Amino acid sequence: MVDFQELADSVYGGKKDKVEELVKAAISEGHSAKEILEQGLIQGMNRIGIDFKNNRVYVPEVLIAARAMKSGMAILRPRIVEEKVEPKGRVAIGTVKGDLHDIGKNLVGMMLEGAGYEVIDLGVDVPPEKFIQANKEKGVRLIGMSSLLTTTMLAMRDALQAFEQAGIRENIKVMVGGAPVTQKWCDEIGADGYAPDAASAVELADSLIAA
Ligand code: B1M
Repeated sequence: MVDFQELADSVYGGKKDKVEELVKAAISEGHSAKEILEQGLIQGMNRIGIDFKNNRVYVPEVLIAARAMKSGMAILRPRIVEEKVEPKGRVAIGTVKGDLHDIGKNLVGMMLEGAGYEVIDLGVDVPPEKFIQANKEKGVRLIGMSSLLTTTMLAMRDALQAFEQAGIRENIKVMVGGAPVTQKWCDEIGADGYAPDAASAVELADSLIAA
């Protein structure tokens, strides 16, 4: 019998091979993709998120845990499709125009994925049009923008103005983050929420989609 606690612990500890073995075993024991996700993979990522937020673990541990989770997800994906497990929400994230930093943005994306979101990663140097396209063509209602440079923080404001002009602002929630970004900046540009780290970004996304 697969122990979901062991699966969660293996994700937390970044034990990729063990995660793969346990996911395969859980599938062959007849557990649903939803059970494996919610009781195993997501639990492990949630815990690493909380510990990261509280400085008990650091970026490398989170990246290793996310890699383990992703390899479990890859095995589970056909079952998720088969069982039509609905994601918690769909989020498009990207680093804003002019900015090439992506380590933090990737962490946020991994953590959101680990929490059950479908994440559309638009990459770096993302112009507003790409976010608008994600809303219009893929029905994305939650947009996440990351910026690491004081100069590219301004691109967040430009993007919000572009969302207004494109007539999509009312349909979407916008979250912002990145080292120089603050709650004050978020309020000033009229974004819907700011998160200081990847675990808080998940909490923020949950509250924005519930609103
Ligand atoms: Co750059 N860089 N860099 N850099 N770089 C900084 C940001 C800088 C502070 C270094 C410094 O001078 N001390 C400085 C910015 C100064 C400023 O604007 N005030 C700087 C500079 C100046 C530059 C260049 C202009 C240097 C040059 O070419 N002259 C250039 C710019 C290129 C460009 O973007 N156009 C540049 C280039 C680079 C590299 C390519 C070499 C590399 C990036 C590699 C990559 O990302 N693939 C790089 C790096 C690595 C850094 C530092 C050292 C580390 C950034 C990082 O990855 N941190 C950085 C100095 C520093 O921060 N100590 C620096 C770790 C990461 C986990 O944290 O991204 O903050 P962070 O993400 C956190 C939170 O902020 C939050 O969650 C994450 C996890 O907790 N978060 C979100 C992030 N996005 C979020 C989105 C959300 C919510 C939360 O919602 C959507």
